[in-house]
Amino acid sequence: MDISLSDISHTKTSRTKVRPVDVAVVGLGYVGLPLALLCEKKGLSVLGIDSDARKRSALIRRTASFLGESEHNELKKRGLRIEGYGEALAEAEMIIICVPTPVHENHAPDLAPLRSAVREVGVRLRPGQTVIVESTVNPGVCERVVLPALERLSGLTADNDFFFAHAPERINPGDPRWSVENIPRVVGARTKESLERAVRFYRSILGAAVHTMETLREAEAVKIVENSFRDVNIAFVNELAMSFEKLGIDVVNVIKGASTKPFGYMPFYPGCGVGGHCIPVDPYYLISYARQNGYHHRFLSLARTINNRMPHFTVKLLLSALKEGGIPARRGLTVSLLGLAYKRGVGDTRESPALKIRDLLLRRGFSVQAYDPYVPGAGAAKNLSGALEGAAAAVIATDHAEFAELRPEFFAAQGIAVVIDGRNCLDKKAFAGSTVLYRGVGRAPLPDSEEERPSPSTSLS
Ligand code: SAJ
Repeated sequence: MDISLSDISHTKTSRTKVRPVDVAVVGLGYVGLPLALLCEKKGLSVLGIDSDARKRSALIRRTASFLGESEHNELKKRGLRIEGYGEALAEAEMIIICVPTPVHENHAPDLAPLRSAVREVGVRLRPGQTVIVESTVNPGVCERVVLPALERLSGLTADNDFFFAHAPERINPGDPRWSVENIPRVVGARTKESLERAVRFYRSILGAAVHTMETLREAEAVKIVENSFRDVNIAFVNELAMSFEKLGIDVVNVIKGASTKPFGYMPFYPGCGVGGHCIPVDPYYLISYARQNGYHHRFLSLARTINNRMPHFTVKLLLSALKEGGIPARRGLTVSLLGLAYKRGVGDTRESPALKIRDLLLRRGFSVQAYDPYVPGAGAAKNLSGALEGAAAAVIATDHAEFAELRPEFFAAQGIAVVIDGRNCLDKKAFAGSTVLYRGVGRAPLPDSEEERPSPSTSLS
């Protein structure tokens, strides 16, 4: 149900009163900070709130490690009013909650950060304010957890005294093309008035479409479906990689071949695992909620199991390559781990498969020298040479540009005998005839008698 702009009264009188703060953004991480900066850029008066004093001072000093280049520059240019929770929250017309919704070790949803933010907002909530939750939650959380808490703590009635909507965040860290400003959004609410207020806000700051959903639960479900879609498709190609490994078929070439179909196919690529704060987390929210309501998502659960196995599969690749190369996998053998972040171009290690690979290698008694240009410190080597020094093998766990351009000669010169390419980011063919043994994820080894053949993507017509 799209609301046309004419349905939405733009006059200030529709607000209970003008407030000195237009927007308070609660949670200044990957989601909240770009949103706060965008609101500033659009001329709104913004209050950025974060409960973490160290993060607040890092943001004020502009040294927060998770800041990308563009956010750094924006923060420099715009500054931002950054505070902890306080009475200023009561001044804001819009309150946007952008706090993490992780899972516990046992994969059960962890709503503690959200409950804490809702508590801090609820005790300061005033009539006429609009609260929007952007944090990813499973269907039902807004109605069963957030709204009752806001009403209980404020003594106000939702969708009457204050307004409420859910607009799931969509952000793709490290993506130069899609930003918070140009990604279309969906919004859901229980009443037209709440929906209108949220739609009006997003249409005032975005250069992209704002789609309205029929209900809050639909809006919550959209986000979970988007990310579960990615997880199951990645699991599909990861399973193919493990199968094709035994069949001597290069799965990446097959995926490229399938991608020549102009319709009905969408490429995903196998790797050493699925990390980040979204894709490996969000399906568990749906699995858990559906189970509470009598349905067991066997397919989503199996996809999670397959993706969670990929770090083990990657270590098995290493062990088999060491054996093939006649290198005893003895305790103390030095292995270089290239990449700690969960994906290229970012410094975020949340749920990163690289960390699981490191743990598995350490548990086998290997000495691990890790290096990631985006993750300083963390006991890692200061540079690539430092990480490779004295190592017999290198495992690429993140396809940062610095690693993707490495050549066999470079590894050979560093004394590396085995390279495990956990992100299939190197040119497998370049290793033909090299002293370095290369193994990718699902990339069948080159046949010994590799004569000059057209690369699979070369048209033979
Ligand atoms: N991965 C694969 N194979 C693939 C794609 C990804 O193994 O074909 C791995 C990546 O290496 C990474 C993980 O999966 O470890 C997640 O990758 P991602 O590209 O989905 O990265 P996220 O989680 O930062 O961003 C995603 C968004 N990604 C894209 O749409 C491209 C999007 O799903 C959400 O907007 C975002 O999560 C979010 O905030 O929910």
